Amino acid sequence: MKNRRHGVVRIAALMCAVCALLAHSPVGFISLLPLRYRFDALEPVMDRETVSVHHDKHHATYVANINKVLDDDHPSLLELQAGAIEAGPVVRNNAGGVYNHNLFWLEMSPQGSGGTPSPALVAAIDASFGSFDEFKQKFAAAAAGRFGSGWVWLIVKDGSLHLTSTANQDNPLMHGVDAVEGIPILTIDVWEHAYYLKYQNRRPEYVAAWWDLVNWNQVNSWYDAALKGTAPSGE
Ligand code: MN3
Repeated sequence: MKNRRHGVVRIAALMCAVCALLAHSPVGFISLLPLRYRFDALEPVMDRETVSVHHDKHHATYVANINKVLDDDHPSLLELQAGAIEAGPVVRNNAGGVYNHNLFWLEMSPQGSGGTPSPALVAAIDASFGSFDEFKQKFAAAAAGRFGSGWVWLIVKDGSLHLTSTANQDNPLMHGVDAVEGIPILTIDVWEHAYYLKYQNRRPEYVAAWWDLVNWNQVNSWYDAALKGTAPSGE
């Protein structure tokens, strides 16, 4: 009798272990966005080692950390952004970190493959910044002026384009962020880990070279969606 009860207990324990495994299965969790290109595909602008460490270590850590605090029925990555600051530093830093990096990888492509800004986007840039060259100058100034770690953003707000920048892993979708709030359509990571191995302290050189990697086909479609009020899902 005692042995049989032990057997039942053991089977029950085994079933609980299976249940626990199922409960912690990756289904429904946020996954690390796979790159659409090889680690060395962005060279010479962005070197293989930087892309590899940035994606597989830095980005992957944000993914791991946000999954530690999400339930199975969590909101989407995009839905997490608006309330991220109110939700506290773990969600703010990690949901922001995952979303920002997803946009960053998606909006880059190997040199020569990203197309050009659409006529509508060019017209909007001219309207907001005077010309494409002036836009790039203002973008570069915002990147140089971001003290410490953060991001520079081109956003759509009330139907027009604006430049803004955020500290750490904040982004313009977060309510209450210390930046202009709006829908992001282009961003650059100016954390040192994004450029230090190749450019060391020369952040402006990295920013100037990075334009060759912009996947305008992606940015054009984000711009069109943003005009209708839709932000990139990041997935
Ligand atoms: Mn980064």
